[in-house]
Amino acid sequence: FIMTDSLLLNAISWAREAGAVHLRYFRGNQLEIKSKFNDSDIVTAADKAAEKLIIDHIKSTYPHHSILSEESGLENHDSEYRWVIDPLDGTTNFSQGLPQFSVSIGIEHNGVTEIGVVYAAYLNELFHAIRGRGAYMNGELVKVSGKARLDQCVVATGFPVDKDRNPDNNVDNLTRVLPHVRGMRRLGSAAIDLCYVGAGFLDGYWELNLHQWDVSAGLLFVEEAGGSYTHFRTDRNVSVLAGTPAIHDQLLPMLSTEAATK
Ligand code: 2AM
Ligand code: CA
Repeated sequence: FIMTDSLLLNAISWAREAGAVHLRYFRGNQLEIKSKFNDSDIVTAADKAAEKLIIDHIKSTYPHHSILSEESGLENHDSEYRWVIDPLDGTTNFSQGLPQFSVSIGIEHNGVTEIGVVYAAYLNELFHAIRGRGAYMNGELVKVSGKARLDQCVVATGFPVDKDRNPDNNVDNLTRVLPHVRGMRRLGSAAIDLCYVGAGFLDGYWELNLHQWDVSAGLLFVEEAGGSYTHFRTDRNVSVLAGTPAIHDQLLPMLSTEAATK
């Protein structure tokens, strides 16, 4: 456990530092930032600064580890360890001034995610999971809701970024699921959505056309919280469904596994 524990403690403290970077930029918090940049510059600056902070820490503490990060791509050192990082998940929310954004850090050992940390700085919610040792929100052990009836469930989804060009935009799935649930939500940070499934705030979640860094930490969190997940299609990058085991099983047959042919 010794290596795992120091990796976890470092991932948590670096996620908190990245979250502090987010808050410096969020809603133009610093006058100097607000006057100098427009909204998309602020997002880019927050994203880049958070990423640099985490990568610099990894490089000085674990110089031989591989790193996959949204902005910088893959730095492959043929290590047993690989960090999978989304320095700012929920960038659209961030740029709008909406509080659902996070930093996501997954740590893989020999290709298996062993540690997941998601920190939503504005919400002051820290999620962490260690394989085989549970899922925790702000230090408290959490579990999925355990709901089994779809009509009692609140389920989240998201819509792919290429929706202006690609008619395979998730509306087909929404049309099928919507009549059967208590409520649908679109929160805008895949990492938070997955952690909310694990914490029992959401009963299910699916989204297509994501990337590994969006889901690496969150999927371990779901699993460790007693939830189920499936990569429900392979033709749109990373497309995941997560939920309580019963709700996952009910939603799975309702989701398209490939684009409808025209
Ligand atoms: P991001 O904010 O880090 O880009 C919202 O539906 C979810 O989709 C967020 O987790 C968001 O992550 C992700 N997302 C947004 N733009 C994306 C893109 N161009 N490719 C893949 N995922 C994206
Ligand atoms: Ca992301």
